[in-house]
Amino acid sequence: DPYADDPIRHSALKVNTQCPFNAEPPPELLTENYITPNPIFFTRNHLPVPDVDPDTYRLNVVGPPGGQSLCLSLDDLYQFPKHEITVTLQCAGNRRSEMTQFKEVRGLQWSLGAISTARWAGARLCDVLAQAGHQLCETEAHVCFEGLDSDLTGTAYGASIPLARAMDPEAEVLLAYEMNGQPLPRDHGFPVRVVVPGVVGARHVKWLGKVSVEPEESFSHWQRQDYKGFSPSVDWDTVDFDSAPSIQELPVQSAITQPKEGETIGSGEVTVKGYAWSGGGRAVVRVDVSLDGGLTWQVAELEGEEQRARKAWAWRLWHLQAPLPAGIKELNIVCKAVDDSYNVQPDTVAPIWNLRGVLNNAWHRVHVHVAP
Ligand code: MTE
Ligand code: MO
Repeated sequence: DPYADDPIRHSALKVNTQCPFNAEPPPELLTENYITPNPIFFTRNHLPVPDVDPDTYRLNVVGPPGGQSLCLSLDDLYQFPKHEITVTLQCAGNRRSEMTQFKEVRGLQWSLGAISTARWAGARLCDVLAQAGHQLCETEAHVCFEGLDSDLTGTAYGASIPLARAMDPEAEVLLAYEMNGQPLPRDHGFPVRVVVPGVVGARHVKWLGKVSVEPEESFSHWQRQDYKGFSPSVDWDTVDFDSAPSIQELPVQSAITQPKEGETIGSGEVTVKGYAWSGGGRAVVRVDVSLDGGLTWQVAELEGEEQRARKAWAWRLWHLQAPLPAGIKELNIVCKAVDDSYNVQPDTVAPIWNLRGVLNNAWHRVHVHVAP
């Protein structure tokens, strides 16, 4: 059993699949803290968790022609300036189960918890690439990452990002060895993972073994044959994965974590809570909440610090407390966020439905009953 050595997990996680391990925190725990505690951070594994010995671990950074390849131990990585940032990581399949309700898709049936936030610390990828002699001359190049996890044929998990993002110090791409002040937990990439702020989870390669600069994107299945968006008209007979770009920056997203679908709430007033986030460092500037299915709207209160312009890597939590008219029996609660490019969320799943069930950022809707 290749999964026999997987770590023990927290019992609060809602398990999607055990082998490989895929699980998300329940909504009420997800937004209890701005920083998601490590034990309940959502986990998305495609393969068994590798058992990496930190003493013998080496990161292979392939140098440019005429340059020098690096073989970095953990101690070597610690010698680079340590950089710490708060970053939200979201799987492209977050909220896929709502897409399924509209029409069947292939993929893990995530609810709204395939998203979490941590403080990540490590070396900046641009510093490590520079030491290997890489420069931003080939602007169309890509930085390819390989994990130490592999399938039965020996194929490793892999993904890539554009070299331009990797070399941009402002993009703050990290080779992270700490998560919330602790060494990375095994499920989250011990001892080193990539953190690409503002970019889809699939590019944050865990258990990082190799970094190379290539003229083309990674040839990995997960770069080329998955994690792409398509028209609702495309089905499994007609899909051409080469025709669509790989997902990198994610669109604006928000969801309601309280109250829960189908719940009966007290009369008099309601408190609605949730999260909002956008990709590419775009800040969330507003969250609108409706209690009547989208007929009328109220502006929610954004919690926490204002985000940095163009570097809004982490989510905003939000809440709305609103009085309820006497005698009201049910609420159709809806939320939608706006980012600083004034991008908005589509009102339904239908126009963004795709066969793989990725990129669901339709208005999130929760129906609740009000006690008499
Ligand atoms: N890296 C490796 N090596 N293997 C994987 O299966 N899954 C990716 C990414 N990095 C994966 C990986 C996907 S699809 C996501 S969404 C994130 O890791 C999830 O990170 P997390 O488990 O720390 O939440
Ligand atoms: Mo993912």
